[in-house]
Amino acid sequence: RRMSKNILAMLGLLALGIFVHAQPAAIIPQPVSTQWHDGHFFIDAHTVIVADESEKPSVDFFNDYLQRFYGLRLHTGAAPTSNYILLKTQPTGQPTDGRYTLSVTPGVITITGDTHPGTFYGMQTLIQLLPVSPFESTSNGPAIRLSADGNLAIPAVSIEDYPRFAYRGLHLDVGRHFFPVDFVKRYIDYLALHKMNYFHWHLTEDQGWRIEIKKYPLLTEVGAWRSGTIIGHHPGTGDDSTRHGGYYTQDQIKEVVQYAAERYITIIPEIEMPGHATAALASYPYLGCTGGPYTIPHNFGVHKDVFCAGNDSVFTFLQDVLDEVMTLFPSKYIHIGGDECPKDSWKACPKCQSRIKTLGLKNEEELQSYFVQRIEKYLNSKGRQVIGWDEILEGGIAPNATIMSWRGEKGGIDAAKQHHNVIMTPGDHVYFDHAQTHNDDSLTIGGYLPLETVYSYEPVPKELSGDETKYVLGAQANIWTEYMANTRKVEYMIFPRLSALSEVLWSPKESHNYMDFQHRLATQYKRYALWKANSYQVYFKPTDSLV
Ligand code: TNX
Repeated sequence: RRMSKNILAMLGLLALGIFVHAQPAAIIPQPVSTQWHDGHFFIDAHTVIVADESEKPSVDFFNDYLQRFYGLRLHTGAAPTSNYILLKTQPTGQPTDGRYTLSVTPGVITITGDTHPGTFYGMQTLIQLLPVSPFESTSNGPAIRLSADGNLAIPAVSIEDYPRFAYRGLHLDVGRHFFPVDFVKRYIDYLALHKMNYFHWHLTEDQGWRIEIKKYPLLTEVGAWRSGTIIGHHPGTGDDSTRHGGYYTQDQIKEVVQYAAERYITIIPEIEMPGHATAALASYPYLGCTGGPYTIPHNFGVHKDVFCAGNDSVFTFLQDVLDEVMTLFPSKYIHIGGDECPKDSWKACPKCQSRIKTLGLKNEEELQSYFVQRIEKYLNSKGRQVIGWDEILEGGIAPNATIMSWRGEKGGIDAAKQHHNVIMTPGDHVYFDHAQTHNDDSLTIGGYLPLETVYSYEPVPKELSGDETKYVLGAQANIWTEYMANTRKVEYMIFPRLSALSEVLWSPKESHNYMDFQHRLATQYKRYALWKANSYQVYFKPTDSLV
């Protein structure tokens, strides 16, 4: 009896799957223009990829994806009469990098990018046309499904697409909690799958220094380890007298940089200064104003011991560190932090005070500005650009710096008005360490950032005039990991909010539609499941078409 009940239930589910719960092909971020046609292209074991050697990153990504999730790997070769996927890159003369067209007909799939990233983005869209579960069909759009003989059916379509913003970023704090190389790579894949192009790797913190620096081995021998697994003010956390931490060797970093480059993602390394530096001070106490000793904290917040601004050997140290950082990271931008630097130790430090006097500075804010400008000059002399958190506006902004506006948008607006480039990361819209639900379902830093708020984000503030808007390069979500002790938690915090952010940054403003996004998100959840990625299940608002 129970068995026949189960069979009935299964048949019911199957019928629902085919006839009722139909999913349209769901592309996130929404392309600029999409025209569906009748018919399908069927990917099978005989489908050939036609592409020259320069498309290898796109071809490999696609084949790795097919292999991992569908057990299929396609051959590359010359074009047969049909059943092939053609990839090519042709400059269009259009200003925006990352444009592509994708044409799916029953015989041929053609992806044409304006640049290699453009072609890669076309490939990402094709990936989203793959069925995510069998028997998918739809009443209000084309079907994506497995054909009767188990081939992969791709709906016929013509897509033209390009990104709205040149900077589409995601950050990861590996200082509060360390995450292994394998996860960092997976994280980079998540960016690639969302057509994001910058990974901001927050490599140093009070609670841990995570990058091997050959000239200063204690940074990782000492600075990468603390006692206490989970930090924070929640009960049951704090010092448990076990060694906790980790770091990336230079070889591992090279490997990750290469991995990102093959996905057309630039990694921006962050070396924090002058604040959030306790792990460095604990490793080399001469870097602080008092000479230490310092211990690596297992609680978080703003710590008072910072790099001494009156000591020239601190600058020698930082330049040496940045030299090694620059050999590892080809990025034009180097992030030097600049946030939350309390001035207590500088106030009490004779060397800092005499520096203030000698240079005729007004106060410690100007001393921080001097600090940042001195480092900027060094990095500029090596052909690199500085990015800093919005505090670096205080006491005078460094001449060529790009601002990351995190305390709301005010810093970004001020910087753009001063003709500085800006990346928007305001806490109230893109801090994915904030809770997604009011039912405090897990430990979070505080703050409430539901999916819809992320989706509603508009990176170009009204306060900027037409010409000033060009300084807003884009936006980025920040993932501070005080309360993310493992990779499952990180995934839970970024999904589905990363999917919403990708649409904010890629798709034309006029096309944003939260209701439509929610429909497509239903398919996106199946992709998270396919990737075995954790996610937070949002509550879908019932609509006429859903109830
Ligand atoms: C402030 S955002 C910080 C981080 C914390 C974060 C917690 C920023 C530039 N600094 O050090 O992790 O708040 O939300």
